[in-house]
Amino acid sequence: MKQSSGQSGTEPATRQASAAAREAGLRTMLRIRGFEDRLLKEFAKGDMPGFVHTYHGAEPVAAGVCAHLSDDDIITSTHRGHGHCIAKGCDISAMVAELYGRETGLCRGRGGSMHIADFSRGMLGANAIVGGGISLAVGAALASEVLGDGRVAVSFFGDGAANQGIFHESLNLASIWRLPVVFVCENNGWAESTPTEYATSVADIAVRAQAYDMAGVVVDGSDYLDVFAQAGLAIDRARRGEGPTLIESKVTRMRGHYVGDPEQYRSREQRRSARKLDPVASFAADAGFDLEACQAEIDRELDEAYAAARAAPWPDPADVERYVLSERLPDPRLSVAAPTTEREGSYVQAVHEALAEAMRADARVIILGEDIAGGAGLGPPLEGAMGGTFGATKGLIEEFGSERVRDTPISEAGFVGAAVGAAMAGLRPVADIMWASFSPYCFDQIFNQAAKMRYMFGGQATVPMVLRMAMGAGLRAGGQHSDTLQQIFTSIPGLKVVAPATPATAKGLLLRAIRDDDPVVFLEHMSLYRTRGPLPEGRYELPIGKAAIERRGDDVSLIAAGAAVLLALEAAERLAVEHQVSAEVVDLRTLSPLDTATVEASVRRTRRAVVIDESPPRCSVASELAATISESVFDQLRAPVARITAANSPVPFSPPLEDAYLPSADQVVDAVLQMNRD
Ligand SMILES: Cc1ncc(C[n+]2csc(CCOP(=O)(O)OP(=O)(O)O)c2C)c(N)n1
Repeated sequence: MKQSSGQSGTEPATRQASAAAREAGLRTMLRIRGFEDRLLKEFAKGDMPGFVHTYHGAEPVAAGVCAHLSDDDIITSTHRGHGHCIAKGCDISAMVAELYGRETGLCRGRGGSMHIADFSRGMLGANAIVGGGISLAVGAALASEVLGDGRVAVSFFGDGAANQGIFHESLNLASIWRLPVVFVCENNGWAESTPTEYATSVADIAVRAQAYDMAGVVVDGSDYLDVFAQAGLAIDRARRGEGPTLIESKVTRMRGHYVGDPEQYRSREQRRSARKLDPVASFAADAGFDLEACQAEIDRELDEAYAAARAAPWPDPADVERYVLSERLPDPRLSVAAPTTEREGSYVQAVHEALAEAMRADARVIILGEDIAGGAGLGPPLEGAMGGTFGATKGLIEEFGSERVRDTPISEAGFVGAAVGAAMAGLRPVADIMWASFSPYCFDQIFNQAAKMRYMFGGQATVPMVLRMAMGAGLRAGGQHSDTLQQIFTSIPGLKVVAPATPATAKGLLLRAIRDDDPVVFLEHMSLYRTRGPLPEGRYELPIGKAAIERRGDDVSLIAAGAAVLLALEAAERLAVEHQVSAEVVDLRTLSPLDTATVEASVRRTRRAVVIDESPPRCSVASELAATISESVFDQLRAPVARITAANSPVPFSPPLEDAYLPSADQVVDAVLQMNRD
């Protein structure tokens, strides 16, 4: 049975606003409505690409909430985001140009209506993934708290999004951390064609606030004064450090889901009455200013915006790959020392030292993940606590405190989404995903959010975050704790992927990854954690996207990354001692961008190549390198490129099966011996 309405933890709000606030609110609503009405007309002309969803009926929500926000405050939005943009002060002309996909658009034509953003106004993007913006707002609020700058974050989303897991994870995180964030659910009774009363377990989504111990309130989203009053209270509470609020605004979706929606799921009568429930007209009825003049001004602005947009240049097709990665050099505020004393250390120690050095150097670096503070939560350090499954973060809480070394709930989507939002809002988070096999839980946050933000928003977003993951087979951990997943991450434009093989490279590359302006997936093979090797002291960096020759050779190039480099070195030694074959070992270090120049130069000399890769073979780094080498060095090859990969199966548990699954030095030696050696 659906529960009835519940207000929880809220104060009574008076539905009052000054004359100036009422006028400002009405003007905002009129601008939104004017924009959307004009859009219906212009879209019908057929020259606007893509799909558009209009905001008819919810104008009081965007206007009433954003009235309390400054440019520094942050909002995240949805596929139905024009109203949020306008209420947050985005430039109308640049919005229209974006709808037309022009270079002069807010996102230089890379985003369009469903991914429109204006970072200069704190508008961190419409999000076409239903629920996608919610955790980003939590992250922005986290950034505000860590930086202590007083910003509030607001996430607008629909009732459909309130049934996504990310909604629940985000509310839980915001609540346990008492973050300055306000969740504004615009409940228009429909998720596309699915009625909310069918799809949602409760009559009032606001009651879900109780489950997360936060204030929850239902407002009449067609009543500007009601929204204005309750949003004011919630935003003030957030600013005072009293935690998050869930506001459910009941609104009427006056039009179809998208422009052109035949709306077969609503009767003619339902459609007609929805169109009549017009909150802008009713609020305008007692406007205290000249409505006609205001309307004329809006029309003039739109005339100019449409004329300018239609005449504006398209983006240059030669720039199709521009804005995928940051073009900025690493932050010059952080100087980097050269490696100092040579000494021995372990791989896990290298990771630990890199995290500590980075946090010492830059207060914007925070780390978050499950068990990384050993159960301290937001409290004082616990003696002898573990510090991550492998001890990589052990003791960091003692030096940096629980604000910056944050234990998270088991909530990969929630805390990785928060890390993305925090990165976009000024932090440099390092999120620890424990095992790569768990990362599919936060695939949206990695793939649709972190990796695409910079591109979709035309270069406005910077997402300087690192995703550390333990990965790889061989520890008898079975199918759901042993994947590398590097074949997947490497195929995603917008991500950098690093897989170091030694303590020295792990430290230098992690320090560089944390200072990088792009999201970096940092893959730590579990079998390497206890390996030892030279480990320079101090804060030094190694470049991302640069491979290195680990062993010189003339007859064949063995190309690998991560733990496979150790396999390649073992095979090279055996080839030399047992077969008098001189093998060169190329340590890729970075899987994306791939240093194809170093690989090609090596293979040009040796004329034979074996790529060793612990992923299953399909669409793997090995496949990519085999193709690249074939394309560029084909005429010099003395034998086809060989790929030594894992088996094409999930990782098995039984030791003989797991051993058969993994690439081996025997396979590498055999592959080389089978190559034509004349
Ligand atoms: C993750 C995801 N699933 C499905 C869709 C397709 N889709 C786009 S909008 C929408 C309905 C969303 O409903 P709601 O959140 O209530 O927002 P509204 O459209 O009513 O404003 C759906 C199902 C999507 N874009 N993203």
